[in-house]
Amino acid sequence: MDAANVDAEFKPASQNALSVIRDWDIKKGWVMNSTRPSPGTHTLNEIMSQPSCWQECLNELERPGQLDKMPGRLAPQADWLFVGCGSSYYIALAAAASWAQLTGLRARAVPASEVLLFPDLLLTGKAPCQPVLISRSGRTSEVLKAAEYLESTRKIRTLAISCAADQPLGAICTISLNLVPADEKSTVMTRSFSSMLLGLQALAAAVAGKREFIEALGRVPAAAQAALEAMRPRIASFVQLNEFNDYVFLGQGPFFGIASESHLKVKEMSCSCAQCYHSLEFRHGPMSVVRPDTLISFFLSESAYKAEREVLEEMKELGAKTLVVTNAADERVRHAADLLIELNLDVPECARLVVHVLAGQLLGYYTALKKGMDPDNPRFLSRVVILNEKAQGI
Ligand code: F1P
Repeated sequence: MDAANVDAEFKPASQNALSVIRDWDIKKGWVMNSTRPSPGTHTLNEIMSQPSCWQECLNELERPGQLDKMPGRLAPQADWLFVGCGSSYYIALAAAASWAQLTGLRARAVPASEVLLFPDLLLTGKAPCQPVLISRSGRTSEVLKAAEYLESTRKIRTLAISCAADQPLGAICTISLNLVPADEKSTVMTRSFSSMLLGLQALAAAVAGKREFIEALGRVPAAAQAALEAMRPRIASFVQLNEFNDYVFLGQGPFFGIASESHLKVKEMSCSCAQCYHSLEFRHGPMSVVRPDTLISFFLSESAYKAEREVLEEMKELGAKTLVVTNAADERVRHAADLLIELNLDVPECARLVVHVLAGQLLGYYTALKKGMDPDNPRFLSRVVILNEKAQGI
């Protein structure tokens, strides 16, 4: 199945059962009676546009007055605190790991609700805190309240990164970075996730004075374009040819944020059961769920490759189906992978982190289509979570 007609081949399985569910959802008003000729139009365009979008965002950041001005405006030698909700929290996870690797500074990631409900667990260090508020819309209630609390109550200067201009978050935070080319029509975040992660990695390199890393990031879009076009038909047919009922995503270090985001894509787009763990944690109980219809996706790092490869082989032995995304595989991984996505990117491991999420996005997209769902209109979800002003406790 080549990329050109890969979607044309898709006919949702057991249309009757799925159309009954769909009619019910429409009757309940849970999904729009979308008459869109092809479900997921926006989502697929946004997924496939990522390499060119990354290039646009990196060009934007390289303009005078953007990245070059940042290091001087941020707290020196601070403890960094990356804050977001949903996919933006998973950006925070991957960005915090990248930040520590690139700058050697302490960095952690928390959901915005933790800043509001348990601030004393976070703001305790002797070193100054440098919060980064991450929000595609710049309008999520919890993120706005967290920014307000940090700036006004704790008198801490914050940095915002968003994909929308002139939004409330940018007005609250002391400094803001806007990656407008990465904004989306879709509810689920795809290119906004990857572009904001890339932007924060470029910022880390600027703070650390690592020009060579920013140049390595600059080589990613072109190399990723080829990888994306190669993986798309393979993931589409893998989904079409297999029946899965449970999805597990595993990653260590910065790849745990990628595993977390991939699990959310499958959940949001296809309403499937999905979970994510640090790879070696899966042995400590969760592996009891493994069955022949369990798909375990491994984001194999270079740094922890041998340890992660052991888990892959053990889960294959238990009977799971396996999808492996890695930069370069050896014979043992080839043997244990039911679907192997090799990226073959000639950049440092941290610089190619973002490319791994493409596979999780495509897996969610094609699983949704197979189940007769519309990734552009995910069940129950909205683009932004705005809480009732009278929301208790925060
Ligand atoms: C965060 C978010 C998304 C989620 C959904 C609702 O939005 O939770 O991660 O997929 O779209 O909003 P934002 O704060 O990044 O705008």
